[in-house]
Amino acid sequence: MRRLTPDEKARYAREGYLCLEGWLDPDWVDRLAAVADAFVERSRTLSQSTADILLGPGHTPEHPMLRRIPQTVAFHPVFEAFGLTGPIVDLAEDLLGPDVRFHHSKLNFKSAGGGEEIRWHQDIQFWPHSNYGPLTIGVYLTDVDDDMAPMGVFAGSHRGPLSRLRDDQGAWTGALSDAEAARLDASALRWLAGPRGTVTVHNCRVVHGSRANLSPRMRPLLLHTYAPCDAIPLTRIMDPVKFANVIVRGGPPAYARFDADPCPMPPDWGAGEYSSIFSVQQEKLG
Ligand SMILES: O=C(O)CCC(=O)C(=O)O
Repeated sequence: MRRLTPDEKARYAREGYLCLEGWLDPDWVDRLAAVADAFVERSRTLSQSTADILLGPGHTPEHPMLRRIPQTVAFHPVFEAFGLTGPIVDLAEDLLGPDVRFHHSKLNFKSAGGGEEIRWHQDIQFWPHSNYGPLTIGVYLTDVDDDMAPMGVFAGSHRGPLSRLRDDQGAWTGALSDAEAARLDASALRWLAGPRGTVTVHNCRVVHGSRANLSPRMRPLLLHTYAPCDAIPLTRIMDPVKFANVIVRGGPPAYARFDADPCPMPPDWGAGEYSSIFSVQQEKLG
């Protein structure tokens, strides 16, 4: 098992994120990228989104505009093997272990020439747990430079306040309000660009997002969320999803661990009703 250095672990605890350049071996990146390409090819035959391919505005067979493959592990055996047993599970265990639960996965494409902005937000309010251990590991399936809308994070923001991700009337927006965003420390913003195979890790409280991709190159970012098993999910959103909440390392927790800092709750989406941050943010804010 490949381990993080003590310095990297200390950095994750301090800053709430890591960017590990070229961490994933090329063989895995090739396999994942080939599967992602096959989804893009299939999208050319679609005029509307399906369960496994969410299309963005302006999609045509000639210029596919994919927002996301939601729940990748449920939709292809290579994604399943990667998310449930691949090398990033070692990484999750190293940071969260010994007992680790898989929560969900997705592939955000950020298509060339218009892949949409994701406004600043924190993740945990979308899927609250009893503590703030959950984290998300991202893998860039192509080289990503600063023009291709890399993910941006605010270093240390996991130690800051939790936004309600609602507007002044209390309606869910899935994003920090303009006033909250204006209070962010601009000097802490880091854009996580890197070569193919670069791996990002961000804690569920870290403020993050990304710009629209106006470059001529697609920016596929494969994301997996894992939780320490003592972080208990507080909503049913992932309940119907295949493999959601399966234990991938260790075993069930002897105790639930509760953080004293209360977590703002999302609307009651029921089980499996929520589709994607893109649609929520675009509908409410676009
Ligand atoms: O794809 C990105 O750039 C960011 C992804 C993200 O913030 C999310 O899906 O929560």
